[in-house]
Amino acid sequence: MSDFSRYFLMKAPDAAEFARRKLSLFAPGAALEHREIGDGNLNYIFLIRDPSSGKSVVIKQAGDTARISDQFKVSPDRNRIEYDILVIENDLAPGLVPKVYGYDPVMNALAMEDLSDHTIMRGALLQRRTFPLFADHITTFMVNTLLLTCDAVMDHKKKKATVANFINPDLCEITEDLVYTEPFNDVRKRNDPFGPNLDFIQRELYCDKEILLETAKMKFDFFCNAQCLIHGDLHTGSIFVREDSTKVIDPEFAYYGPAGYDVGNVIANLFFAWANADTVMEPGSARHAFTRWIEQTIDDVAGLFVSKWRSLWAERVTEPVAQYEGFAEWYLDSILRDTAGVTGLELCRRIVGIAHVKDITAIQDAAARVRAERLCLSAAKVCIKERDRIRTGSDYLDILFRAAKEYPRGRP
Ligand code: SR1
Ligand code: MG
Repeated sequence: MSDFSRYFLMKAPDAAEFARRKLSLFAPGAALEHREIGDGNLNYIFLIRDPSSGKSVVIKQAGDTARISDQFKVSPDRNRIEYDILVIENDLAPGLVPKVYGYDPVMNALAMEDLSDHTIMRGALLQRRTFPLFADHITTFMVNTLLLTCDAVMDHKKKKATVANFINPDLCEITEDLVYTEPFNDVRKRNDPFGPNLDFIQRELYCDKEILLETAKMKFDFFCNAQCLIHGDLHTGSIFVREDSTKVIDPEFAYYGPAGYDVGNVIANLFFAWANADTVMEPGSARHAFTRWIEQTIDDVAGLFVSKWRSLWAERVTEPVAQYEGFAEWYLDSILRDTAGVTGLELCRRIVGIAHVKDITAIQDAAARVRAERLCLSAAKVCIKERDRIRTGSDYLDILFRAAKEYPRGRP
């Protein structure tokens, strides 16, 4: 058995031995249960448990290529970034992220809290479960982590040092390519569109010059706008939920970028859950209750983000010029514009690109999937093109309802 002084990609028994040697959690000689539980696109995740004490830990190890495809060479330093941001997020948004126990730079492995009593939100939504505290929790997470890391609040030298610590070129490149470029221009031939929607995608995205121009503008914002320390991949697969608890995981795409990137990801992934339910569930009270809950959640996320941002800003702003009359609203308005644009980008890239979401791919009936995809893409185009005016929950719901009307059930 290795002494873990040289990097190698672990299997579950290695991860158990790693946990035994490197953490002080387990008694020496404890018979540990071990299992690989990862189903994400990038990493290897091991659950290690001592049945006699009931203690458990999750070990997350980074390889040097993505799990989804070895076309993506990704620095294993991403786990150091994940560890560092989880420490910060535990401080800024306590209770809303897993606790971290340590990071090993040789094995590129991170030890953190076992959240087996939670479930991944995307899967839970596909089972039509609802989470009454989600909007409140996720908006607290976003406002605290985004606002408290921006120049309006942070000491500027400390902020610049934090920007430097979170330079994340490989993971940013994935986002630049997969989110901002390829869904609109299949230059790398990596896209994976659903066959029956190929013509639609070509016509509505690849050939729409206005969409190309607007997505180019947004990409340059993603390159240059070191606004806040963002999670960078805040979709419903990166969120663990329980009725009474929300935990944001997987911040390996973190870097200093536009705050609206996180908020837009949350809203887009609620659109996907709605599109799935509206397309797949039989009309009736269960569908009505579930889609109404998603609608309310979209409305609450948009509304609570704004109200919490305003009150935390009033409490914590330190930069003198940010306190000039009108500045706070101008700054927030730019975040809401980015939020709308990113909502559109995320909706497009999960349908057209390589990294899909189950909300769409789990739709078995081809005509139904065609409908759900067109509905999302149509809403996405409005979010991108009209991002200067989209600000409230009602604005998002109008877009969603108009797209659903344009592409009714049973008629693609
Ligand atoms: C190659 S990684 C593909 C996607 O998976 C991650 O979860 C991110 O969303 C990324 O874009
Ligand atoms: Mg992830």
